[in-house]
Amino acid sequence: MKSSSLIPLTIFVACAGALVWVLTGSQSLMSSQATDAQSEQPAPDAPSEKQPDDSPPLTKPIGTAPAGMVWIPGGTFKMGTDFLVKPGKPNPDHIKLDEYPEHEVTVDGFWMDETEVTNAQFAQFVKETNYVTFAEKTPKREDFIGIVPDISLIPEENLVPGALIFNEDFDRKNFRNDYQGWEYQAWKYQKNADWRHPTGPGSSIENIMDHPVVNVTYDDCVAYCKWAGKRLPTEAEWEYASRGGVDGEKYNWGNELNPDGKYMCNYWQGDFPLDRQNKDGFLNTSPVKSFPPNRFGLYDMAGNVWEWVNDYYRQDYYYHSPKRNPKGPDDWLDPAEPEIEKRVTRGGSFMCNTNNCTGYRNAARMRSDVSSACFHTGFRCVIDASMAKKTKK
Ligand SMILES: [Ca+2]
Ligand SMILES: [Ca+2]
Repeated sequence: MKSSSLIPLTIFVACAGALVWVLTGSQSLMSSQATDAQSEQPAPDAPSEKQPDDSPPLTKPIGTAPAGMVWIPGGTFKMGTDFLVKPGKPNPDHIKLDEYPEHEVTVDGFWMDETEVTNAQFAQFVKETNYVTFAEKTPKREDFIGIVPDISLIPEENLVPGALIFNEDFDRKNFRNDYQGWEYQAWKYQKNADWRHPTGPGSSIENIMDHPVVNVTYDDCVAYCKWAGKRLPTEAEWEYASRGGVDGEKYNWGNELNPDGKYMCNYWQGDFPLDRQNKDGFLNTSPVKSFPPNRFGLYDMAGNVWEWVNDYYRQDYYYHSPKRNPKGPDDWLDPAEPEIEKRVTRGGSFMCNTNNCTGYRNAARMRSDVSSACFHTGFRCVIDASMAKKTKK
């Protein structure tokens, strides 16, 4: 069911529906009910029959460590959360329905990039391949059939290369947060924003080569992985690696967001989007390794930039996923936008906050249009046992 769409602009990862908002200026979302769309889909009654595989997982490293990668020994862990979101009930951590139920998963060991892919690494890839990212290409109106309800509403001036970024000049006076999709008010489509120009013309990566690359789509990431002899992690591999061998913890360092007042990842302080503080020292991306690594030696698994994983997004996947090395559902389903092909992103970003997103939690999931390019989304790669002997880089 994978679409052949090559659209270089669409929905930013923290907000399904932003495409319609930023491309057409539609106010239609404001009339929708304030409830989370996820609550509209009934949850299945019980997890389906698990696929048994009792052989022990791969724990010993395969080959020697590739540069910049760490070995994640295989094991069994509890994926997701046991907190079931109920309408009207307190949910201080802003947990989403799709994180439930908590379920046991076993993954085999693999190598994982210790950091998000940096601008320097991506630049090397582009230098060797002349690859052009989606955000650098000009879209056609017809590319949005099936994504934007009425493509005639897309202004001609929006059919230009670009990406989604924070709108510093959003309308604070008329800001509302009482309807689904209110977050979109603080975003805009920035013409000519791309990986070399994270926030548009005038911005540059010249002095931030050690920051994560951003404004890359799923296909851009796959192309990089192929060049590097790697692949994107599965969602289960990603969460297993984030948790670092300890079940049940909210964050990859424990249960306190700022233990002893210390900032453990790059996120947004203050109420998003009106109050933008900078207590952790970084308003946008930070150099990789600016914050402590997790127990497996991985940096920025929480915060800095969202990270694409390979799995299609389905809100109900955890009710049906196999126990051993789950690779995601065969197709996607975001009840809020069922027609749009979406995959999962993980870990939150510098835009994630305590009043809405909380994407820096171990269990937090996000879904993104596969063709979205956004200034707070990047990726990292893995190498599994079957790939290890073939990898040169
Ligand atoms: Ca920050
Ligand atoms: Ca990250």
